[in-house]
Amino acid sequence: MASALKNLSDYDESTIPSAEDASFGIVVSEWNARITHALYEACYDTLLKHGAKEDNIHVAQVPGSFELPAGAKMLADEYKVDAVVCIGCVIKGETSHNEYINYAVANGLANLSMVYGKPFVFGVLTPDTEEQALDRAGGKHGNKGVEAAVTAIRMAHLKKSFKSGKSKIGF
Ligand code: DLZ
Repeated sequence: MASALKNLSDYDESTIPSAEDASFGIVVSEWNARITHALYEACYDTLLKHGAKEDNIHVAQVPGSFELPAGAKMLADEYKVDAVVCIGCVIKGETSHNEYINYAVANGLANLSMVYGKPFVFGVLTPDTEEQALDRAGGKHGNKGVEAAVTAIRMAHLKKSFKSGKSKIGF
């Protein structure tokens, strides 16, 4: 129960590199739109808060979470992006559909990250109930969209730091 003890939006802002020079993609699934829209807004606002420019944030909408890897690949092929955040919410139902979707998305995004050599961030909630999802989309456990944006900024910066010869460990 990792997030039962942790607000997903708690982080030390001073440790996050500037996103000023980076470009991002955000791909959002329409299923459970109330939740994914809240995740998307938090993600977008967090990128802006850390310096990303609106012109450097490209967005796309896909029907369901299963389509996130394909949508993310299309976006990455179309725009020059340093990181892509993929946002979805797969709520467990009476059947095991959620397991197939979650595995396919996680596997698809991990593969894209390896093939493209850039982060495709897993911003997908995998709750048992809608209440658990709402808790993580602006409720008592914060907003996973914030966490996904911070991950994208940090990973985009990591790649740039190798190029500039300034990579370091800070903990
Ligand atoms: C079919 C389906 C179901 C039952 N549940 C969800 C869900 O909770 N969250 C989600 O993002 N998508 C769901 N989908 C849709 C699939 O992700 C996909 O869009 C369809 O199976 C078509 O490929």
